[in-house]
Amino acid sequence: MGLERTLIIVKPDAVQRGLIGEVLARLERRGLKLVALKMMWMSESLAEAHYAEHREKAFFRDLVRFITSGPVVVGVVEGPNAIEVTRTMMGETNPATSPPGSIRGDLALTISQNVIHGSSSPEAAQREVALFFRPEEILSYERAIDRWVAG
Ligand code: 3AN
Repeated sequence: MGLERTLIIVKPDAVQRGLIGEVLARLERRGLKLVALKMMWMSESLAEAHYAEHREKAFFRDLVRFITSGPVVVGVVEGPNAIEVTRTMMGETNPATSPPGSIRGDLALTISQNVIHGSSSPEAAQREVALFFRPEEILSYERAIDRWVAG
């Protein structure tokens, strides 16, 4: 079935706009299971570690400034093909080309304030989950609905 875990971040723009519930609700409605969740204000060093792959990019400083500009909600979601499913639900990096129905296509306008982060690959998911959560913060539990969404 390919049960995966992936990291999601509800970014500062979404927190300020009152969209935490909207974003999490979409992931839950899809059938994905939240197995870790917390609100935090990222330090600069954590933001730099998270976005390390973009260190050489021209927008890196702006990226770090934005993601540390206010509180975020960080979570781990689990489900069959959770990484790809979450990425598809997010839409494109650029909200302008994200289709309606996607999170960015419905809720965002610009690439620098695009509401949500989701890990881009199994390797990224493993690295990012470990960056934000200790193993004991990630819960294993059954939901009554699991066999109806991932049976
Ligand atoms: P995604 O978030 O869709 O995985 P990445 O990982 O390529 O996209 O980029 C990480 C973040 O960097 C994006 N969410 C966006 O906020 C920012 N970003 C990416 N490309 C650009 C760009 N060309 N100009 C400004 N910011 C960008």
